Amino acid sequence: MSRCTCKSNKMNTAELISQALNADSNEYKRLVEESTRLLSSEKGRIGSLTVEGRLVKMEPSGEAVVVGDLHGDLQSLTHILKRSNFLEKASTNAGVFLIFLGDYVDRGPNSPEVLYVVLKLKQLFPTNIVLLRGNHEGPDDLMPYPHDLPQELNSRFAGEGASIYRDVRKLFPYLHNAVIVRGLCVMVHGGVPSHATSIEDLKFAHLKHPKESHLEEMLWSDPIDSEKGTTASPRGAGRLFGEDITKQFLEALNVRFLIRGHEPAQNGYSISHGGKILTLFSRKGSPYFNSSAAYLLLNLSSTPKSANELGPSLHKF
Ligand SMILES: [Mn+2]
Repeated sequence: MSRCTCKSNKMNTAELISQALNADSNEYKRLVEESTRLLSSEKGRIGSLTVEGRLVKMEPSGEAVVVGDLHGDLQSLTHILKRSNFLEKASTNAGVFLIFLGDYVDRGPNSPEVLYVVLKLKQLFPTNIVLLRGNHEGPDDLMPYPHDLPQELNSRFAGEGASIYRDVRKLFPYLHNAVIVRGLCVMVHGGVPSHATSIEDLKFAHLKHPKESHLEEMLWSDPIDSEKGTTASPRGAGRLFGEDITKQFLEALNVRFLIRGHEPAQNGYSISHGGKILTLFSRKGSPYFNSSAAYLLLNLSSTPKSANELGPSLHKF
């Protein structure tokens, strides 16, 4: 397939999806390599974003589309891009952001294609896109199950699948661990790192073994309503954390609520810990069968006191 020679501001969602479905192994490999270089070079100011370690800091202005777990659901990703009109908006407005909460791959039918789309978006709009790391993009010594991505790459790219998978694994450590919007909210894939005491703890969580750093809890943990402190998680990694842990964390970061993915939600979203946490789930179908998926269109300069006030910004589909 020939490479698109159109300027980024001319690319529309349908063309992007078509590229994702038709890219040959060379083109796919090139995108993964270029994305690894791009993500690994992000440091300091990137447009209006500030990158420190693997933390992205944002100012409370503009608007952000926030997308929860996709797990290989290309159809839902297409829907979100079209409905939010992101490509058209981002090509003319530097203050429009698209933030993914991680878990792009596994469990769904189109993991390679979803990964292609999010990496291509990052390449087209590097200052408007944030790609968080999910537990399905986790470190080698904390692998998720099921992990279908290698088989899916093999079935699409035959003999090249294994080498593409190796390259993809080299990219994962450069995805970001957290986003903080000053004074408003913090975003991670999984949950609160229960021993974190300041924003510094979010920046370099990737440098240590996940079992000895905050990274495991950021990628794997879930909130629980009935407990204080933390307790073992049935997932076998991360912890279940109570409202007191969330409150302490939000206060330490001086933000009002946490936005995270990681857990399926019947309506595509759920609110817990008295409005301190919004969980977003942006995919549909097997094996979860939630009746709706949802994404968030967040006005970053608005001042909701808690996630309970986000109702009008939540878009179910
Ligand atoms: Mn997850």
